[in-house]
Amino acid sequence: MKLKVYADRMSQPVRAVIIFCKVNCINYEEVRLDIAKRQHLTPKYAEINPMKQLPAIVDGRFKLFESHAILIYLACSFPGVADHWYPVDVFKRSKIHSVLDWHHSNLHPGPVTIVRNTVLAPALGRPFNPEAAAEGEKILSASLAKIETVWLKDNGRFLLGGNQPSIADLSLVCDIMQLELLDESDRDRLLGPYKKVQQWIENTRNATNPHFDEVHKILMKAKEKRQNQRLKGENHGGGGSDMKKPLVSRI
Ligand SMILES: N[C@@H](CCC(=O)N[C@@H](CS)C(=O)NCC(=O)O)C(=O)O
Repeated sequence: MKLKVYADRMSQPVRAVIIFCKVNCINYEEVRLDIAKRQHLTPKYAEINPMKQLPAIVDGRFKLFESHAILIYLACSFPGVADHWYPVDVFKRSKIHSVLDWHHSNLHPGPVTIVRNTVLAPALGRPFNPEAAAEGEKILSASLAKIETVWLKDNGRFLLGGNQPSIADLSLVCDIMQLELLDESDRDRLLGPYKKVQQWIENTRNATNPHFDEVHKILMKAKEKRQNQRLKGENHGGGGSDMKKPLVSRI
């Protein structure tokens, strides 16, 4: 039976899993659930992921959730996945685990707090919250500084000084990519000071293209739609950056 990936491409861990499958020619079926339409909250999906979150996979009788665990499972159980993604060497592998563990409790709350309290707030049915977004900015900046000074310190192309990407590069970069939803000026302000991070994002993108761009297209479309809506709003007297204005939900 073909591997099933339960997915909404608006989700950053989903994008990491899908890009990984595509880059490594893993044959899979994408089962799309729309988070905005609450399609992940059904009892049927809870049988696959009791946490009712995306992504999750089903491989035959085996079910798994949590993107890091999924990436590790895919790297270990599908033939033909190059060693650099999740090396057999226990020392290299353990270093990757160390980055992945750090990711979920340090970097991840940064970008997700920013976008959920600004551009994604209306779709999630919650008010804009500039104070929470500012807190997210602090977490993001501290995390990007750590990435530059710890894992990119030796000017390697990828984390841990690697010449080729691992699942940690893919997972962290996909998380940071949600900042594409913001206005260009806000994204530049947040990423601008971190030149090594910018180069590393570009390296990961180049190493996984054309899949990286194809899977991230949804973000660009969402951004375009929001900008068009804002333009309409400006014509009716509204407008301005979502990051500075304490607006309430438009839903
Ligand atoms: N740590 C999990 C995060 C999963 C997660 O938070 N997924 C979000 C989308 S990015 C989700 O399903 N949100 C819907 C909800 O929580 O109701 C992973 O890496 O897989």
